[in-house]
Amino acid sequence: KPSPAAAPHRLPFSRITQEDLDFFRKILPGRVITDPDLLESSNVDWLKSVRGSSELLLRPQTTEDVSQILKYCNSRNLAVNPQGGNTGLVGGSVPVYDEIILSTALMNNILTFDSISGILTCQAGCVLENLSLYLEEKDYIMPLDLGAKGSCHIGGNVATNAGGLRLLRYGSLHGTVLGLEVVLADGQVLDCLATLRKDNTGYDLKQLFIGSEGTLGVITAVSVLCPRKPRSVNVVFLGCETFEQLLKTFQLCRGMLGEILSAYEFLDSECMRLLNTHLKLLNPISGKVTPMHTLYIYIYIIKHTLMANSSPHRADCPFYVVIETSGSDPKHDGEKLHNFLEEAMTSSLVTDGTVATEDSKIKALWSMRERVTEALTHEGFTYKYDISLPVEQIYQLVTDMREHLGDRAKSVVGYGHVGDGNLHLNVTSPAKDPALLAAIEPFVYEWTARCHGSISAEHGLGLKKRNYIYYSKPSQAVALMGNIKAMLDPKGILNPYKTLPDNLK
Ligand code: FAD
Ligand code: 2HG
Ligand code: ZN
Repeated sequence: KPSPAAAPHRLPFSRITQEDLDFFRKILPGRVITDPDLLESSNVDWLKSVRGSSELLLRPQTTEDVSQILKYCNSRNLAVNPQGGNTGLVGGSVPVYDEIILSTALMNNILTFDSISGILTCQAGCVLENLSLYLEEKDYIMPLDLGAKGSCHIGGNVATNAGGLRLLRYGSLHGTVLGLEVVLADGQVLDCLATLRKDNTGYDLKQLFIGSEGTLGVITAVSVLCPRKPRSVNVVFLGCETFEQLLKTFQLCRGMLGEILSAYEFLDSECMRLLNTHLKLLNPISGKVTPMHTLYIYIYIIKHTLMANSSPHRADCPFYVVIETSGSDPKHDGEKLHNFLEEAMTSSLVTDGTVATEDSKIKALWSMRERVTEALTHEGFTYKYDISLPVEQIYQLVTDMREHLGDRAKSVVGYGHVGDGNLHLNVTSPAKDPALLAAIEPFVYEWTARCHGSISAEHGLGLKKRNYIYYSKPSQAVALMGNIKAMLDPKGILNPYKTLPDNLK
């Protein structure tokens, strides 16, 4: 029996002809790629788990280019796969068969930036990190940040409604995206590129495209509300003995850090082992006490001999937390953090830790969290689950999965966005293993549904998760999604086989 994630049969789209190629070469001179070697990296996803066989990659530069492409493809019944930085984790960003790949890579211009309101408008193909660097010079930041920042495009972020590491503080893209320009399946340009905080003139259509994974239209430009660059940033890396303590620490820091808390992320000791083994990243709070341990923690180690592991050699912890504070007054933030750390340590909620205020150390501590996904790729094959749950339950799923799989899995790891109730559960094996997959699914989805969780918190459904949508959405909601798809893309040319379940088609 094929897995529900397996690709369905190819739908009856047209095949590309010489005439089609001539048309595309005329409208996109020098930007029509048919060389199989150049197409290779666009046919395979970041995880190298899904491979399409597209023979055509188009690289538009303008909204008008995209409009002409889609108008033509719609009239010719040619399927199209919109692609940004190709960092998606659910097989949505690459073709399944021979869909034409429409890349936003050359649509990378910043259009406007208003330094009073902090509103940025840019083309969809701007790389997230480039936007961040641009804004930093103007004393602003992007409201989202994620491990894939060096490659992912803002259009791809919006199309997946990416969450990331700052959601706790700045909210989701449903709030920070103020406007979108979208090209619809028939080539019409929908100009909803507003730069207003408030606009209640009818339905908020842009919301439909945020998280629609390229199935309803191609996003060509985005306007986004950007926060001011915080003047004071601190990052703390702490160890906890139990997940319960980690949650109590979260409660404590929400109360004591209040408005300056900007991230509360976690990883377990299995993640730490993979970071050490595959990326040679050393645990910042184990082994010998080093100068890396900045003042606060060092003082506490000395002052309060309460800490279990205050000897020069300290053991690994079962759980690690990355806490970030962002504020406008280093003295005020430092004091708050100081008080929080004192309380967390004296009440034995955390067993060890280190603080960074300098940029390079902040980056080093963040990489312990951001690079877990990369470390996992060295394990062989990874089965990924991106689950939303009531926060008290998020680690129970990891524990239950470990027990359920026993030694069938190479490793079962848990990490993620505690502050958002979002667990990243990853199960690895040396190679693709259908028996292991059958043991994980539907176990993981049933577990999640019993807790009224979401089977895709932030990565979307793409190709891999589309048929599991019913675990998180009632059938009326899925049917309505099908109607919206049929209205906006009657021929179904936009990213077929993705997001919506097969039984709708
Ligand atoms: P792609 O991967 O190219 O495409 C993703 C989907 O969007 C596809 O369905 C595609 O068809 C569609 N799409 C792309 N561009 C457009 C467009 N212009 N118009 C319409 N549809 C479009 N996600 C999180 O939510 N939080 C994280 O913290 C996070 N961290 C990550 C860390 C790593 C190391 C990696 C590899 C991925 C991570 N992701 C995370 C996954 C996340 O979905 C992507 O990184 C990012 O949002 C996708 O952007 P992209 O430009 O690469 O899009
Ligand atoms: C993260 O938060 C990403 O690091 C990736 O969303 C999670 O790879 C994963 O499972
Ligand atoms: Zn994540």
